[in-house]
Amino acid sequence: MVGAYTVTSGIVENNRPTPDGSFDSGIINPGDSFPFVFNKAGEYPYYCTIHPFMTGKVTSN
Ligand SMILES: [Cu+2]
Repeated sequence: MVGAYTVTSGIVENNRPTPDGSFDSGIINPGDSFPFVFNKAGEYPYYCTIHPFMTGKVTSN
């Protein structure tokens, strides 16, 4: 999709985003990257603050 996005850690429930403060890219554009190092294994959910229906999860082993 064209536009601007964020990669923001946290979850979205009932269309309500709740950031957990672990990471936040700020505004990034398609094709841009957001480097982040996960120091602990685990699952890290994230969403886009501009389009909260866009969610995902990083699994760090
Ligand atoms: Cu977005």
